[in-house]
Amino acid sequence: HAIKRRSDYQSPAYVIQHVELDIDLYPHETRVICTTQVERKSADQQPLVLDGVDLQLLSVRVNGADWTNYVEKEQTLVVDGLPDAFTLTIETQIDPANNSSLEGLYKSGDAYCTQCEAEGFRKITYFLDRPDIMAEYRVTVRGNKSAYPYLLSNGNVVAKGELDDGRHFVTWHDPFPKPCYLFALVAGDFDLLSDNFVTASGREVALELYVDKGKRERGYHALDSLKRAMAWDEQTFGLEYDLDIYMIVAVDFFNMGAMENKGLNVFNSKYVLADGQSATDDDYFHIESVIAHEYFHNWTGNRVTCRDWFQLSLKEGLTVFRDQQFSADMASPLVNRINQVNVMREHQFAEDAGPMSHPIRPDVVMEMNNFYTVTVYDKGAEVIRMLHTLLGVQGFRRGMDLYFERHDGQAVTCDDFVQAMQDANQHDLTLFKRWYSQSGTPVVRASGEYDQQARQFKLTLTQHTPATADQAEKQPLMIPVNTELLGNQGTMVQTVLSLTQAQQTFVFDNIDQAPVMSLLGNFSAPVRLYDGQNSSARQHIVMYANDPFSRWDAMQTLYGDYLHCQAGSAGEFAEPISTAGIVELQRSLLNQAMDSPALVAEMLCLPSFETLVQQAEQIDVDALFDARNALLNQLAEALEQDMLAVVQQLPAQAYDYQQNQVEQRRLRNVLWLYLGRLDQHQAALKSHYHDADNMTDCLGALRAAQEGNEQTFDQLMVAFEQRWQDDPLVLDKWFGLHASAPRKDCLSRLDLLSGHKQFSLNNPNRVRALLGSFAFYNPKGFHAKDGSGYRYLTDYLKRIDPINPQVAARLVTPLTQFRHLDSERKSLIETQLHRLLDTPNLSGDVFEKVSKALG
Ligand code: BAL
Ligand code: ZN
Repeated sequence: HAIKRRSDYQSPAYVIQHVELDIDLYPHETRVICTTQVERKSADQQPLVLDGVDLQLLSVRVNGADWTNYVEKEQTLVVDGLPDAFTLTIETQIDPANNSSLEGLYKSGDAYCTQCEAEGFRKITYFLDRPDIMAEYRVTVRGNKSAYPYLLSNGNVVAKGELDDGRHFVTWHDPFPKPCYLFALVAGDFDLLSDNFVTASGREVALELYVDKGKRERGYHALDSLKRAMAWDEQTFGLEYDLDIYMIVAVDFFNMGAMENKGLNVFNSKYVLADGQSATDDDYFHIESVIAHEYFHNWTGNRVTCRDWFQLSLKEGLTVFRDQQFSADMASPLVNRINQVNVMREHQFAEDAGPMSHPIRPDVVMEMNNFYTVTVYDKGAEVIRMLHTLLGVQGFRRGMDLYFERHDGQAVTCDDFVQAMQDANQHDLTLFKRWYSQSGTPVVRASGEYDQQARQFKLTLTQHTPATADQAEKQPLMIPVNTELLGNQGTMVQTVLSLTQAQQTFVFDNIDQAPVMSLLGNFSAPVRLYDGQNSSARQHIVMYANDPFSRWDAMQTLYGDYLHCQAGSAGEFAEPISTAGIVELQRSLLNQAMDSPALVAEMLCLPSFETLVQQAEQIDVDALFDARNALLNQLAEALEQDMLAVVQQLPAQAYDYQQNQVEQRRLRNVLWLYLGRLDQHQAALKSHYHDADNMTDCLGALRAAQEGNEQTFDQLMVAFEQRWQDDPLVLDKWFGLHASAPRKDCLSRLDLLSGHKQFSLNNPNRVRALLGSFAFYNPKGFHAKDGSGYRYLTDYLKRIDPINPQVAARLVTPLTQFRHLDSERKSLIETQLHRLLDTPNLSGDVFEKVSKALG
């Protein structure tokens, strides 16, 4: 298992500017002829080293003649004695039907499809599989016409025709040079939804969405989302689509959410298919956001791509930021921001605190697929957001314009991006760049000093980034701190402070009273904040802060401090508010519920168990779980009437994915999470399920029952299965609910579920729904004191790894993030990690994470 370092980057010794692929599809014997124009760039005569994995080499030709001066090594083909420029033709055979890794060319059900990012193209042919080799592609796909009426690849169709034996071919040409990770091929039979989009400059673009036969009706939301994304990118960044056709194909077997292949996105069907009956509001939201994300990659990723994979955040952090801005414009900026911050606190902080910690631009990588992380993506987006805060909307746009002006058609680095931002704004970003090289979650501490006579308030901020697994030494960062100072009458000051040193004091004049500090509004930087304020200051923020995000955040801190004190967690927690105090705060929120349903719904939600874990040095799993559960019960009992009153005021409406409705449904289902705990409301909870005309409310009822009442849960789950047993995508929700239910017989239930006719270890969505839900979201079951949960997951990982290493490596994460657990559990986990490490032929993907976890 070799380690690669960012500092070892060397420009390519050979380049390829033209690629001609001829792919003749057969399930087990697909023939690939790859003809490339190769040019030597290095001064010396070093051999050409091509990447290749799981290929059967049939022939090598140079300038049309057979070539024998080569050796096949493990995962490379080394060709020697070459002229300075030549045509190289390599013929290989591959076995897509047996490719369960879902990387390279594989079968998803009846269709063929590809996934080449990061290094999957080498499973199709021998090639210089690195993103800085950008070439123009001409691709001919051949296949059986009745089974595969659609033969798709990147770009435009330039030829098609019939062949013998019921076969046909289509030739595609993509005029835009691209790295091979953006190559795609799809062959199959689909329902096709067609539409078009006229760009700002008046060009007509054909839009084509391919879905499984019979799923056409579920494709419209995705198609509409695409058009909204196209229009938004023109308006916001002046970026138009460039080809004449944009295709999206939904497939059922997919490792990631989706993939931005040039002109031919391949999507996990989960992020395409939706109708009110089968998809929740969250599903609708995620479809719109992922469709937009992949579309935005056309500029940030495809037109300008990464020089090497260490630069992944160049395209991912930026594109996540762009999709977040898009989503905020389409719906509620506040709820969006809350969800993004929850992801950071739940998952990214956990990654920083674990053995896989890395900067948004990693320095050392063993298996690139392990670096498609919340750090590269979501923290990457937070870093871009800070640039946006720092430079302003117009300054950021100027930077983007310059970035494209300089780098369109190139493979570049994160430094190139920051340089464009800097040069376009004459703003020195030297210090800011540390966000790219430093890992870990900075801790910011605040303390205030008020001088009544001088009417002056001094705010002292310090920053310190604790050492991480990958990096011992840390330096101060540039941290924007949104600051609101609150008096009795509300906001006295609202500003952004720039913390650049280990300690800094900011002085505010003309302050008439000792203020309450509301800091890090809108999560202005990806840091942990300790401001030393007590719970009455927090309540003041909840009631009076201007920034609604800060109101939500103060409420979260109140809940968190309360729960950790109840559970005896080790860590820094303020003297907690009383239970009665929380009841009164929630009561006053319930009184405002009809005016701001979105904000109130989020403020009524306690932090997730996973978020709470990240707030403490050490937790007692059972005590923390029980404390959370107890508070939810107490609130339900104390506020039953207030909650019912709100539920009754919420209007019943026929389902539409429309902002007002989404917010009202969210509020209603949050309230059911409480009311569903009370025996007297079980009949009403069942009605909430059975009367629902949409999946959001059905699932809301199921979640409420899952937490609230085992009997109701069991009854509703049976009804759900009966209704949806033939729809695997919907049934995933059912698998997930079962797997995350805190039940004593959890493992035997999981066994039953894994024997379900719809379950398959080969399908990542199924595996994630069942085992992912268990390992990530069933703390009671996963962290069972006897270690049975850890052993259970490990048994599965040993079976999944040989099938699909990427899926196994994602699922192993909860076993590696044990920092906050007690020593008994840590040692039980270690035993399982050793079992994994001893597995013969363990993939590099899992090896990297497990070996790091074991230190
Ligand atoms: N590039 C991999 C999938 C995505 O981030 O869009
Ligand atoms: Zn992306």
